[in-house]
Parts: sequence; C-alpha cells; structure tokens
Amino acid sequence: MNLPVSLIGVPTDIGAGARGASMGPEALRVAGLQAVLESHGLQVIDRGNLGGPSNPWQPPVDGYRHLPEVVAWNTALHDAVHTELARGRLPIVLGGDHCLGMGSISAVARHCRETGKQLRVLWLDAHADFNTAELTPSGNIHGMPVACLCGHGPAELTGIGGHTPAITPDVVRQIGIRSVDPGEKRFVHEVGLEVFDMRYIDEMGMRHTMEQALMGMDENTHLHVSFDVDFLDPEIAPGVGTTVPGGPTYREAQLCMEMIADTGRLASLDVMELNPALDVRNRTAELAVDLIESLFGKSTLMRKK
Ligand code: 5AB
Ligand code: MN
Ligand code: MN
Ligand code: MN
Repeated sequence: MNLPVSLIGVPTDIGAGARGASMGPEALRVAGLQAVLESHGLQVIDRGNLGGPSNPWQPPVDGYRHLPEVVAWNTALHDAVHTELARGRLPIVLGGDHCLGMGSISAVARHCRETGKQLRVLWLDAHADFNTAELTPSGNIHGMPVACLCGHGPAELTGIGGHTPAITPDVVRQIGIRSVDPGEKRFVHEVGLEVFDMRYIDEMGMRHTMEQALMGMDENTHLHVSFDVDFLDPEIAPGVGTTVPGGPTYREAQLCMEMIADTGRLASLDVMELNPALDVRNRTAELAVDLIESLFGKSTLMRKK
C-alpha cells in the first residue's frame, strides 16, 4: 500500500496552553518533510495551510477555552482530511495543537463508515487527552480530543463528522502515557480505554507493547496514527508546550515507528504539538521528520521483510 500523500498545514495553537504550535507546519516543512518522503518514492502534494480564527488568548468559558475558534478550525480540518481520503490519498496533518485530532479523526472515522473499513487509532502521547469540561484542570481543549471523539464533550465538537460518537474507545490504543489528571484517570478506566503507559513500556519493552497495540488488524484495517510530539522524551524533543520527563528514547521511538510501518496499513497521520517557539534550532522538527521517515518505511540492512 503506497498511497500518494497530501500534506495539510493547520497553523493554530487555539487549543493549547502555550503559544507557538501555530508555527509547527512551517517548521516541519523547513525540516524537509516533503523531500524526505519523496526520497522513498512517495508521491507528495503540499496543500498548503488551512485558515481560521486567530488566538484571542482568553480564559475558559464554562470549562472550555476558545470553544468557537476550536470548532471553526476543526470543521475546516475535517473537510480537508475527508476530501483527501475520498481522493484515495493519505493525509498528513501538520499541527497545530492536538485539539485538531478531533477534526482529523472524525473525518477518518467518517471515511471508514463510508468505505466499510475497520478503524484503528494509535495515540502516541505523554497525555491521555481524555478530559471533559468538568474534569479539566486548564480548560485547554488539546487535553480533550479523545473524550470528544468518543462522544464526551460539547455537541459542536462531538458531532463534527456527522455521527456521534465519531469513534468508540475500543478502536484506540494509547502509547507512551505518563501524565493523566486525577478525574481524567477515573474516566479513562470507566470507559475502558486501552493504555500502554510508560510503566508498561518499561516492564514489557517497546517491541511487546507494539505487538499488543497492533494486534487484530487485517487487510481491511485503516490505521490512523496521532503523533503528539510530547510522546518523546523531552531530552530529545524539547520543542513542545507540555513536556513530561520519562518518555520513549530515540531507539524506542524508532522501533515504534518501524513496527507501524511493517504493518503496511498506515492510511492517515497527525503530527501535533510541535512548538518551534520552544525548540532549539529546529531540532525537534528534524527529529519528528526522522521518525516520520521510519513510519513510511525507512529501513536498514538488517530489516527482515
Ligand atoms: B496534549 C492537561 N492534561 O488537560 C490538561 O499535549 C495537559 O495534546 C493536556 O496531550 C496536554 O490541561 C494536551 C494537564
Ligand atoms: Mn496530545
Ligand atoms: Mn501530549
Ligand atoms: Mn502538548
């Protein structure tokens, strides 16, 4: 499966707690994303950036910060991602903060309903992003996309893909989690979300973790990867707004991406939360591009298949 790729830039930090993720798309371009993908024989079109409201930097209202603006950006992204999927292309969303996972994944879920595909979502993140207006300590909507996709959130967000809930918790596998708020933790358990946290990765290793997370997929599976760059250990990836120590190392992250590539089922990707304002000489963007290269099958001589 070598689908042609469409890059979609979404330059906003509307759902985040720090400014700067709005510069993520350009930093990924400057780090050479398109050329790297093309060097592996992929056909790539850069669709440029979506537009939307600027960040008014206001406090939360009824538990949500910037809800109307978050709806506007995610609606635009939903439409753009759905259009690319309908064209038989593989969308790569260049975030932007992780609230955009709602627009992206709601479109992927809609596409799967329309084509009879089985959806699997891998959520690579330090955080579970399963807060609600009642549970959130911040009101920042980038901490809520998984809950909203599962139907827990305001109707304007849960209904973006035309079907509520967009997904059920059983399609999601979370990997790398190491920071979950107290109420959020209870809610994650309540809905039965499958979480491979850092304790699990420490004890079982990344190889076993990925074998578990990728289990049960077949030719009919649409695999979506939502890559929050704060998944990575901040020692190697400082350019994010919400760093949490103790994340996967460079080698662990490479293996994670390589094992996803080996499935041959990757059909859509989000690259979220890269914050160039906090980065060091674009190092985190370059690392993200390096890992994306592995996700699309950069192989070494030792590779078995
Ligand atoms: B990210 C926190 N749980 O809700 C909250 O980076 C952080 O998309 C959310 O994973 C981090 O504000 C959201 C404390
Ligand atoms: Mn996230
Ligand atoms: Mn995160
Ligand atoms: Mn973050």
